[in-house]
Amino acid sequence: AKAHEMIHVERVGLNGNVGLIKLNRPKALNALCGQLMSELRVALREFDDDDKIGAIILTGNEKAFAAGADIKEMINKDFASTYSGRFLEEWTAVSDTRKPVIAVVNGYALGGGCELAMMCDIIYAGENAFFGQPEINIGTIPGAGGSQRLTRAVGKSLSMEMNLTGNRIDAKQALTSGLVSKVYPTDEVVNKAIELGEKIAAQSPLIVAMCKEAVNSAYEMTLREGLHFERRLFHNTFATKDRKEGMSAFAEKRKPTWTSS
Ligand code: CO8
Repeated sequence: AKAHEMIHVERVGLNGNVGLIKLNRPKALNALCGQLMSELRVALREFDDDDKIGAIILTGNEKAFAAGADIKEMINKDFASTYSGRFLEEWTAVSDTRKPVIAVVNGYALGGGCELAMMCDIIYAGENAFFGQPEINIGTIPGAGGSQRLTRAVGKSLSMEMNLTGNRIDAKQALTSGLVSKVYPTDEVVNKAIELGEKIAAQSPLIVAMCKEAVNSAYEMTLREGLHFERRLFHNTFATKDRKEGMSAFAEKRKPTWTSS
């Protein structure tokens, strides 16, 4: 892999099949500047294309997951340059990743940082995590899902409150409101996410990708369309060897051997 300056990339887990990406711009609380997002896009793509990797973890440090898009980089932008320059379009790379991405949030996940976490498929939080959409305090609004994904995750009332005031929620409230699936002590949460990543990576990568696509369709489609899409994908699993192998292994009381075919 190429050298990165603002992220740290490694393979973790007993079988080395979980990709770990650590945002590494601590002096700016991992503010998401152009270079960082571009490095992140490249690293995600490399893991996504790597057959040995079954799941990806995205994290920051103990003080900050990310304190937002880089405010200093945005100060002098205008409408024409953000529109013509496709400002922040690179961010879609995160939600386009086909392998499951687990966000591990310690400390601040604010603005674009909260949005980045929500682009991931699963969020685990450390006990010191805070989530917020403080864009309103700097005269703008969320631009990468803060008004959309957050509303679907926590409901209208809490999302409105957070978006209209910049009020933050802590890890506990993030858990009770459904924004994150687990909360662990700060120094344990990355390891818990690695265990989760290993569990996902032990499944058939082909079927995992199909399953992720099915769950994501719940965000894009009406229930009727989504149920139809799910059933078709389910039928499609019957065109794979892994489906046959999984059911045969169950009947023969042995572990399945996946071939992603
Ligand atoms: N951008 C640039 N620099 C930042 C940012 C940021 N978002 N956040 C922190 N920093 C820098 C600070 O400027 C400071 O730098 P320096 O040492 O050079 O002065 C350094 O990080 C440390 O920060 P603080 O001294 O402020 O640390 P504190 O512990 O006192 O405070 C806070 C931590 C509360 C997190 C505070 O830094 C803060 O409020 N940060 C800004 C939070 C914010 O408003 N985030 C939203 C940004 S807007 C946004 O994300 C738009 C989203 C649109 C994205 C669309 C994508 C498609």
